[in-house]
Amino acid sequence: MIEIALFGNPNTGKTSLFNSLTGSYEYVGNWSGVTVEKKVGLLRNKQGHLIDLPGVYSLNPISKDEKVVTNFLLYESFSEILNIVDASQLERNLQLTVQLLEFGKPLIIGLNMIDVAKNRGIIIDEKLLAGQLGVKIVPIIARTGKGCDELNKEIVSISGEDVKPLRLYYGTVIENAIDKLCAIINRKKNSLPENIKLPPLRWLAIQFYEGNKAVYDYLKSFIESDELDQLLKEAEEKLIEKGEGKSLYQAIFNVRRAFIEKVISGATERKGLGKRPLT
Ligand code: GDP
Ligand code: K
Ligand code: MG
Repeated sequence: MIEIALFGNPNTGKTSLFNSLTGSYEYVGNWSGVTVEKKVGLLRNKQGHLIDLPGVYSLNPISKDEKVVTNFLLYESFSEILNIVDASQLERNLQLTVQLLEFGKPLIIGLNMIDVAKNRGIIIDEKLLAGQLGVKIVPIIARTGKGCDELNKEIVSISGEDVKPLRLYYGTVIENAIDKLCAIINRKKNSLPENIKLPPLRWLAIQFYEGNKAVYDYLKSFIESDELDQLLKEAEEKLIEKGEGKSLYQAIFNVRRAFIEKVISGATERKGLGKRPLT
């Protein structure tokens, strides 16, 4: 049975989509140690489980919702990612999408609220957008269930696909820092218990440098916190010294934003305004 994890920003139609795809809950409880609801449902065609995660704008900064989402990526095993994206708020929504694409699991986008986007005069060329992001996109209206059958079919079709993580270039300082941390993890890897399966190292490193506390805690289980703090301090100082940014968090955010703006401006149009980035 495939295990599909549902990720998305708050208020993007996650609950509507969950109900459309599953019809009912198989399990409702809390994520371990926190009062954040965990819901699991069986797809209507019974080919997979859908796991609902809390709505978040990003994996970081961390509140208990982002912590649940990051810990899910760090510790749980699952087959693929279903990312619900609000078509009327593409620029904001894609910040999470980029972080998920960097994780490198099979991913499909349910492009929701296409009725809202259309009413606002936003026209999205889904094929172009899909091509630029390197994933399948299915336009849906989760509230009415439109497109959800198609999405259901596509979800099953991408499971087991071999995917390359999205690779953005974060500038010399951050790229060097990423390499340095990856080398350290690789060295310490052998001392880890056999049953621990590391997430993609580059993803871990990027999340670490942008300040994801759950990733810091994960790394702390096998790298001294002094060493981790030193890596952060060194990277932050070099970044400022070389004029590549004011903070690691901001520098990483800006690279992603530039990528997102480029992708959006190529694949969307506002009626009467021609192609331009959405605000
Ligand atoms: P969640 O907060 O992400 O779980 O989102 P909900 O499923 O609760 O949806 C938030 C609101 O958006 C609700 O009022 C839904 O009825 C509405 N909604 C969900 N999907 C769509 C859609 O595709 N189009 C429109 N117009 N409204 C939607
Ligand atoms: K809501
Ligand atoms: Mg909800």
